Amino acid sequence: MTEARLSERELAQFHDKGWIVPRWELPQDLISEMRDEYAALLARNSGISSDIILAPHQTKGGSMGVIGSEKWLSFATHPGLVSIARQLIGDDIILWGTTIFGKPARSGKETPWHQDGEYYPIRPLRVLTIWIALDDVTPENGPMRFIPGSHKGQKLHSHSWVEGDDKTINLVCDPQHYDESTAESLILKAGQASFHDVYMIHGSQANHTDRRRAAFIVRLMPATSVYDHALGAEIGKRHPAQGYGVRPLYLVSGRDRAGNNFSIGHE
Ligand SMILES: O=C(O)CCC(=O)C(=O)O
Repeated sequence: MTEARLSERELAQFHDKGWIVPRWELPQDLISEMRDEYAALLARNSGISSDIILAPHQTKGGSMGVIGSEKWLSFATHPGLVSIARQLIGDDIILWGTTIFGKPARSGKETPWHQDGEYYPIRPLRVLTIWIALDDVTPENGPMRFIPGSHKGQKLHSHSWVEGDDKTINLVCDPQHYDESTAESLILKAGQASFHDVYMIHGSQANHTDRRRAAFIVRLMPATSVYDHALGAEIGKRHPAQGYGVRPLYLVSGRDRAGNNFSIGHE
């Protein structure tokens, strides 16, 4: 089995393009366990749209009222994922979020172009997003689309609020900041994962096919940064479902170097 370690070349691609899909993949038996757990999660939360399920790893009073399970925390902290994350953001790592974008067959909503960092109460703003394919991703069923190099300069660009419940998120990157014709689609097999930078512009189109395209997303920060719950509550006024003001934090590797991350809302 391939070692969960990025080569020099893979590291160089992460820095150059803003993401990497490692040769290493999650084991297929774990992916089928995740799919079963996803089916159970949907059954437990039948009132919540499967397009986006926030923080399934939270078991108590999760965001959106989702009744999650600890299994998602163990999936999110799989040693292979943490090993690669260490290479990208250092040895001291805090998990502060997970999401499942379900992209159901036929009606899966678009995720408009955005930078993750526009939403996050983390300062200095450094986050690594791990996107794990639970289903095979085809060019048609709404693959992630990345704008190569858009993370360079580590700058947040202007976003505008675009109304409509045909999308998973409403804060959309203004079009002058990227050239859509340069976008690269991530065509992945279930079990493959991409790791992307918090400043990279990305999105995904609607799914009109008969094949679901679900993904489990893990959001990690280096423990040299601070998750600011007060700022989270402020940002959360526009995104109340996110529960940014009360997100629990989990130290998954090393130490809390910032020293004050575990003063509120942690478990
Ligand atoms: O899965 C998708 O289509 C969108 C996911 C995304 O934008 C994210 O996790 O940052």
